[in-house]
Amino acid sequence: MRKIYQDILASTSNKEKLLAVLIDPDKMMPEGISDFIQNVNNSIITHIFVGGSMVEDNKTEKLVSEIKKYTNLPVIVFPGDVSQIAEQADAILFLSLISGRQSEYLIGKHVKAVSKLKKTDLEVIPTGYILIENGKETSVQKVTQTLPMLRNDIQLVVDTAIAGELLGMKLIYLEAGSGATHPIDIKMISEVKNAIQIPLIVGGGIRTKEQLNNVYKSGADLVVIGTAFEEDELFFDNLQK
Ligand code: 1GP
Repeated sequence: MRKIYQDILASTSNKEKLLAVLIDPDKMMPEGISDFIQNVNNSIITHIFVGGSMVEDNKTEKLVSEIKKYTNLPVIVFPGDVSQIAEQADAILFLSLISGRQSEYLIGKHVKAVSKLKKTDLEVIPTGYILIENGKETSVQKVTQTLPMLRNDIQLVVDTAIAGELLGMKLIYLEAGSGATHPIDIKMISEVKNAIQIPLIVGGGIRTKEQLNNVYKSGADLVVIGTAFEEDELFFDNLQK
């Protein structure tokens, strides 16, 4: 059953681009999720990420159970905290915030997660998570008390991604932050992509089809979009199968 990561690898080597919708349990209620997931099913979306920076206990589990009723797409926990580990999901991104230097987000939360993870059948995917500044303070920054990496410090970001891969991480996630004013710069995406062998996830601030295509062209293998779907369900119209 451990196949979510293998499927991402296969798509990456076949140059098939992947798209995840990010659903924040704090913003989306289980009641009424069926219409939203129907739109997801009719679109080019390949993965459903569930998570948020500030989510009350149990909300994630309830939402994931409800989502699973309406789709066969893989549901992946993108956790803001240990409390968001939902056993009903298929996999979890085991995020290490390697742009920061807070031990809690490099190893502390991970140790706390183990007793809960052991009781689940979740596929655990170690992911190097790199926060890049985008002109405003993001909730990741606030919650983790870490500074993002600078937009113009491309070499340091590239070296950070390579270090993540050398540590054994299976994915690198370049994050501009939810609701970012602009996506990660295409030059940074292409330089990171050229430097690593593992798949590259890019998210934050992508609001148009054009931006999505640019991010793909620069080398992102999997793109994550949340806010554009939350703010306007018509955004699905641009992404029909
Ligand atoms: C946030 O990368 C994701 O973690 C998605 O960001 O909400 O800006 O699409 P948006």
